[in-house]
Amino acid sequence: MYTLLSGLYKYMFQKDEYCVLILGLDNAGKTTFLEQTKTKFSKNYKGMNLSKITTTVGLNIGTIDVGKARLMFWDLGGQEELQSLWDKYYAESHGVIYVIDSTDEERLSESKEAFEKMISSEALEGVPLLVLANKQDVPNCLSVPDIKTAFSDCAPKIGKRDCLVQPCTALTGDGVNEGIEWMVKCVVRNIHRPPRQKDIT
Ligand SMILES: Nc1nc2c(ncn2[C@@H]2O[C@H](COP(=O)(O)OP(=O)(O)OP(=O)(O)O)[C@@H](O)[C@H]2O)c(=O)[nH]1
Ligand SMILES: [Mg+2]
Repeated sequence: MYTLLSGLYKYMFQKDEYCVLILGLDNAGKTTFLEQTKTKFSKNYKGMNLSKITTTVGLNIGTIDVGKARLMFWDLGGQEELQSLWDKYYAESHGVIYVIDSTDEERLSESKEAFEKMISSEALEGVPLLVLANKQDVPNCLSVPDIKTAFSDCAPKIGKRDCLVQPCTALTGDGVNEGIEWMVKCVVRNIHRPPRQKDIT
């Protein structure tokens, strides 16, 4: 009886946990996106004042529940000297959100280089990639097609991974729900996929 009840309890309340990295250059809007995500998806979360967010030195952590999935976010600092820490988290992650500042055309190639280096890591093979074209509220910013064109030569390295380029304004929350719901769908589907041949020992 106990086993039956505890099984039922687990079925009803236990969440499957997924780790999602939030990466991108400094000033892209990663921490703002994380705060906006927590505000939108956590009922009792009193969001912090977004204008008080300062550059991340280390990492910010956030957790949200969407249906039976629990997403744990690791928002890492994007400054050049902190990018060398990103790969320490790759092996544990089920998904990556890569944030691009759509107002910063000057640093777009720098962002592409960091993205390319990140997706070249074997530890991230098969992991879904959500690319956010952030700051869409700013007039004359780069559009999703502009960013896709600039990143087009990354396509072979992305390979068969799930990948979505989503327009987003972290400051107002536009595009946040769409991005998170897509990520949840992908990580849940991925975990239920049969293991890849090379994972079978
Ligand atoms: N206009 C506009 N500004 C934004 C948006 N999202 C973030 N910002 C601003 O961009 C700046 C940097 O935001 P952060 O969230 O600190 O950026 P970050 O990517 O976490 O930066 P690091 O922690 O240094 O890696 C802040 O001034 C934000 O208010 C947006 O959607 N629109
Ligand atoms: Mg930050």
